[in-house]
This record gives sequence, structure tokens and C-alpha cells, in this order.
Amino acid sequence: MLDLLKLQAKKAAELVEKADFIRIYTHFDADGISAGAIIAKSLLRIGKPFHLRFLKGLNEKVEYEKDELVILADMGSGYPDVVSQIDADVIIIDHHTLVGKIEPLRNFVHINPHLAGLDGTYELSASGTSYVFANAIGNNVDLSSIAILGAIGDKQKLVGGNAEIVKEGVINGFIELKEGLNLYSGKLREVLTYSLEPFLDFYGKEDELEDFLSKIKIDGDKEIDDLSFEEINTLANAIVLRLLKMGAYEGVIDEFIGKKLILKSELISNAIMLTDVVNSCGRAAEMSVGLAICLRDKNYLGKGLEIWKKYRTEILEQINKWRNEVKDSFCMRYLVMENAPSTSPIASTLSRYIYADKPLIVVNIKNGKAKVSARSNAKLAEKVDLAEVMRLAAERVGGRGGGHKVAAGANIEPQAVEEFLREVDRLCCMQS
Ligand SMILES: [Mn+2]
Repeated sequence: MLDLLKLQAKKAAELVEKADFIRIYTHFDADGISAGAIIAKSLLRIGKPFHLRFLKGLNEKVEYEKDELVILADMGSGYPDVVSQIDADVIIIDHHTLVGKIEPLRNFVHINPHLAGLDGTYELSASGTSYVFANAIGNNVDLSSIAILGAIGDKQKLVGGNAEIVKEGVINGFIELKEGLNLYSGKLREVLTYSLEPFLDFYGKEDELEDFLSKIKIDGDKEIDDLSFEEINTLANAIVLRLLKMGAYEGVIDEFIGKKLILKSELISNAIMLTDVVNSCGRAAEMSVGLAICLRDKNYLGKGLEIWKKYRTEILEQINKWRNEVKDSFCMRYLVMENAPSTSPIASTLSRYIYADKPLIVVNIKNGKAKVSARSNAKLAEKVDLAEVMRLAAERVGGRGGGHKVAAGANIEPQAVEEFLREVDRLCCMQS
């Protein structure tokens, strides 16, 4: 399944061998950070000097010297114009949809699942693709447990290339698949309070939580990983009931009941927890902490956990602050926030767990600009394509928009918000 990709990776390994110095640019989310860690580790192991930097995207500047090798991870495939201007050898390790044609100035290798018969949206992430690259450079099978972070962070499925990586990790003893609940590790009470995936709506509701715990008759001070089989079952049923009552999207229930991935060589063995910690480091602009944790540097674990806790608390506070401001329109719901610290995590949680029956459009007005995050789910996306809705509605008011069917965004002028939302509603109604 990964054969075509391995062929490209082999060509990339030849460029690596030739290079004296390598510049790695990667994205700052969980997928990008773990991809960066995998590439960095594989280069460290062969003693190849490199420099790694995080970018929000390729609208930021890529710096290099002519005789160096540039590696673009979790980005590049969608920016042929930028890549075609880089006057150095280039390797792209990406899983985004290909746009246009890249006309390289020098040696060029493009490693992307879409070019190898795999669906890069669900079947392989940038960190998974980096893993294939790393194993063309040397034996880096132990990095399978980091390679899977991108799939979790980008909400992919454990199928295709991802399934193959998990299998390789299991066979070699770096990953273990366990029956259980996809929850963070830790004391039950704390996990239920701070969980964002799934979001359980216990934050700031201590009485409700105590009530919940006494009904299921499990001590909240118990470690989740120590619960008995019966306790896990009781807890799972109670959580599913709660999610259904909240009006959560059914898809989140399948994800939550699925198999649990245990990463045996990592600093945090719970895979969703490690992914979340790394993601929050990126969100908090502490990418190097996330990177160090992926490189198994114990010195950064405490700092990472601290960042994670702060991040979760902030998101939960924001959700409670804004959830009642969501307005119902004909074919969508919308929320207009001002100066919120972040937009997309709030939009994701509200749309997955509280307002799952219509597309949700969240606008954040900040520093004289309006940032829009639009979210729906696979079921709603059968009718409404939010990427298209965002693109058309933003164009109408002189802004720019696009993305994926279920998760899209736009940038518009603050004074255009009302007209934009009217247009979004009209387009959603037309499509549904
Ligand atoms: Mn990615």
C-alpha cells in the first residue's frame, strides 16, 4: 500500500545524502510538529546537520541558501507558485490536496499520499508520510508511535496508510492496541472535567459531576487506566447517554468507544493525550516544547503538561462564555465573538457536541479583522459543502475563503460580517 510512497521516499533519501545542510519547514499543529520530530530524528541519527522552523503556512517566508536542501512538511502541495520559486533542492512531505503544477528550479521530490493512490484526507497524515521518508533514510520503525499523532490530530481514520503504520508499530512492539475508551489518562474526576475530545460539559458544573459519579458508583479519585472492565462499561454507557442528551454528533461516539492506542516508548503513552499535549503546545506558540516531547526529552514534559492544562481551561472557559450567544438561522447557526483568543477549537467543540444538527459558523472579530471558522460533520456534508459556501460567501464581500467540506474558513472585513452571514445562510439553504 505504501510502495509508491516508498519509491518517492527513496529518491528523497538520495537528495538527503547529497546535502550538506538541510532546512526543515513544518506546520505548527500536532501533525506538523510530529512530522518535524520524525524528520529531525531521522537526520540526527545519520548525523546530518539541519535547522527546523515552524510556519503557519507558505504565505510566510522560506529562507535558505542555494546549496542547501529544503524540506517542506505538512505544507507545499497546495502552493505550486511558492515551491516553484525556491532556488534550491526541495523535498515536499505533505498530505494536502495537490493544486496546480510545480515547476521546480532544481532537484525536486514530492512525497504525498495523493500521488500514491492513497486518500491524504483520511488515510495518511504528514507525520505518517514523514515516517515513510524516515524509513528510507535508516531504520526508524520506532517512530511509528509518533507517526500516528498526525492521524489523530488531523481527525483522520486508522485505515489505509495509517492502519499500516499502526500494524508495523504493533508488530515491532512500539504500539499496543487495547480495548477501552478513548479518554485521557488520569484521575476520573479530572479527566471528565477537562476532556475536550469528547467534550463532556462538566467544566464549571461540579455538582452535576458529583451526581454523575455517584450514579455510576465509581470513585472520582480513581485512575481511569485502573478501572475494571465492569467499571469501564458502566462509565462508557453513562458517557454515551450524556453525549446523546447534549445533542452530540453520533460520529464522536464511535471514535470514543474505539480501540485505545498505547505508545510504549513515548513520554506520554496515551495516544490521544500525547496528541493533545503536542497540539496545545503549537496553539500556545510553544512549538519547541511539543517537538521536544515528540523527541522523548523528559525535561520538557512538565512544561508541556502545564501548557496543555492552561490551554484546555481557556477553551472550556471560552465555550461557557459564548455557547449561549449562538444564534439560530434558517439553514445554519452562527456566533459572532469579539477578541476571543481562538476561533477554530471553539467552533469545533460547539459544532461537534452542542449544535450538531446544522452547520455552525463562528466569527471572531479581532485587531480590525474578522476570522471565520465554519464546521459541520460527515452527515451534514452529504448536502452542504462548507468549503464552497465559505469561498462563495467570502468572495461576495471581497474576502477569501475555502478549506474542507466539513471544516472551512474565511477572512473578511468586520463591517461585512452581517452581509456575509446572510449569504452563508442563503447558500446553505440552496445546497440542503
Ligand atoms: Mn496535516
